[in-house]
Amino acid sequence: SSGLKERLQELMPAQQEALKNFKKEHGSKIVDKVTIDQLVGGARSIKCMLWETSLLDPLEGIRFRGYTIPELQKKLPNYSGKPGDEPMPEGLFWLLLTGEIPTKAQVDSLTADLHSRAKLPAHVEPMIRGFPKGMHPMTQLSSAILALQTESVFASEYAKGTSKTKYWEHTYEDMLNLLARLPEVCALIYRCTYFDGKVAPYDSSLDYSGNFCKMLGHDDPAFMELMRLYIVIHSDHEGGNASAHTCHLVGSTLSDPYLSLSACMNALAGPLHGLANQEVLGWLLGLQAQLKEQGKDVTPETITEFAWETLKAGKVIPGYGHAVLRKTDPRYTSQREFALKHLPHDPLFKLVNTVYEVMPGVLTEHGKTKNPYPNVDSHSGVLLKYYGFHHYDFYTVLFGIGRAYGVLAQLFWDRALGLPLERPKSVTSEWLNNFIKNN
Ligand code: AMX
Repeated sequence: SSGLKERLQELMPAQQEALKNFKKEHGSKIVDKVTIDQLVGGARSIKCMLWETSLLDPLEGIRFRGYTIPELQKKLPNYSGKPGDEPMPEGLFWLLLTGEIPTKAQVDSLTADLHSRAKLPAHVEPMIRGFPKGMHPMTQLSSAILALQTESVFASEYAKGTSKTKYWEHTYEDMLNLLARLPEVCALIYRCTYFDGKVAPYDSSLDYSGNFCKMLGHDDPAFMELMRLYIVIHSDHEGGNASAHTCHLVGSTLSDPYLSLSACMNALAGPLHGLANQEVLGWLLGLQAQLKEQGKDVTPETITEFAWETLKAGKVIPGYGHAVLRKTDPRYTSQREFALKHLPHDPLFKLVNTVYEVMPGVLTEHGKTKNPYPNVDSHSGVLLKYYGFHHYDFYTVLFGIGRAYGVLAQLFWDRALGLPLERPKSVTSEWLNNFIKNN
């Protein structure tokens, strides 16, 4: 064992006690009010959920258990041991769960634990191989996670009548088994969708990300580094985003982690959320193709023209804007820095940079979006494409692996803290009209 479970078992009683006492003492204090705009407008920014693993500041961006992305890059163990290399997702997972920065030895033993759990149940591979051509990779991923649910420890223990005080333990087993099995599931989807279906053998001498890349068919160590960064920065973005919230909501019914994560992936598959990263690359390639056809150069002026065409066609600029953020996403910045280090002369990276120079101005002039700056999805495709990973309708699957790390860590605490069924109140338009009449 990696010692992670034992550490969590040590940490839990104090956390449970603290929350219980805090509720008892402060339970009736008011933390927020709700306007009609918010009620109609997607509950934007209403504080109504407990989420321990990360917190998002509109200006500064995300902190994972209090640490910014540059801090994680310095403090979390990396694969090579060389300063400046990217943090390993296994270390981030330890941090998200415990709030503590793990040692390299702890991370390595967690990696080994994940490897030992990776074998897929026999029915999943033939199912993926049998999916119809053209089924979106996110649909395949969500379905495959559901198919893995036959192995849920939580579901089988619940059926046997397990005690509430054991939910955390069954959730722990499920979340590790699930994370461990995602690389092969995703590699199968990738190789079957775009290639001959052959998947490289599992290599437990590598870390999680290294083995995953190898199974995808990408052996370049620089691509493995990118994957480490990619999984880390996509893991968690506090609780209110659609994918995280979905996992938390479905889990609150005591649906097991497989059912909850599959639902989470369906939310991530929407174009306003995780699918935006595939849309971004499509938009950039469309821009390149149109300018080539018209014999024009890529300049701030021609990009501006293309952006206005998109907006006038009633479409959004993918990769720009955010429901919470009001500045450039630090997840964008970290990928930009990766590009500056590894691919400074890549033409598509240069294009992304020029788009970054002009787009905030265009969107400000357009005057609708509250945030004219780029989000995480604006940059990821360019990096992946540079390493020959150009099947962009697969990109959200990679986002999904990252997101699984964050939402499962929180799901563990949902059950460990005994958080209840989530059930906000809805009202009708008639109710609202009566409310206005009477107030
Ligand atoms: N291009 C054009 N218009 C935009 C825009 C963009 N990038 N971002 C927002 N707007 C528009 C909205 O569509 C809305 O228009 P409406 O009043 O006609 O409906 C108006 O600006 C106000 O929106 P907002 O309050 O600023 O944003 P929001 O909280 O409603 O939505 C988001 C946030 C991300 C869905 C939106 O900015 C968007 O559609 N961006 C493009 C898609 C994208 O990149 N999504 C990925 C986000 C990150 C992630 O989840 N992975």
